[in-house]
Amino acid sequence: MKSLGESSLKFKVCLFGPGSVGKTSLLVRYIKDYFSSDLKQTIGSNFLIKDVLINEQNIRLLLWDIGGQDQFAKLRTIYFKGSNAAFGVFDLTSPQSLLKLPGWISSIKKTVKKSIPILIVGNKNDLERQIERSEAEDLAKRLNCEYLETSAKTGDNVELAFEKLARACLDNINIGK
Ligand code: G3D
Ligand code: MG
Repeated sequence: MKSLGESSLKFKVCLFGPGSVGKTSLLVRYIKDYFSSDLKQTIGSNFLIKDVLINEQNIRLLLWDIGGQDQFAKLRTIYFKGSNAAFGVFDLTSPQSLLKLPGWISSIKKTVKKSIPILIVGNKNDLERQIERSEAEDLAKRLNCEYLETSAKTGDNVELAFEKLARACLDNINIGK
């Protein structure tokens, strides 16, 4: 039997979006199925690995967590380079956070020359929303992205979101064949 490392496809996925929207919490929830209300602010960036099986294909997701703070803006292009997919997060209780996504997406498109799947996630759906679902869906559609709503706190849709992206990566390489 082959070890997973030999037989798996590797996809680099970048998380992006402003600070405090829940990027690190979503990753921790997905990888460890755990929520902590006491996460340290992400410094710079780091990445986590998750192995998933989709359509009998082993897939290794390299999930890059980018610090959303402005002082790290110069590092963004380094992290976006070579990405197979991107995972954008905003906070459903913060209309401002949604407005920041188009800027992030245009810098991804400038950096990653080929077309990659981008998923937009409205996080914190356990709280009272300040953004209508239709508004976020319309923006996602205009940006040519998929859209989902999640909660890192309750775990709602978290696994689904990452699996959706892994499937989209798989479809994307199949299109290229
Ligand atoms: P970031 O990585 O995008 O900067 P974090 O965001 O994961 O650090 O989360 C920022 C704050 O939002 C944290 O609270 C975290 O607990 C909270 N949070 C993240 N996701 C959710 C969610 O789905 N629901 C709720 N209710 N809170 C969430 P603190 O208080 O530590 O700043
Ligand atoms: Mg963080």
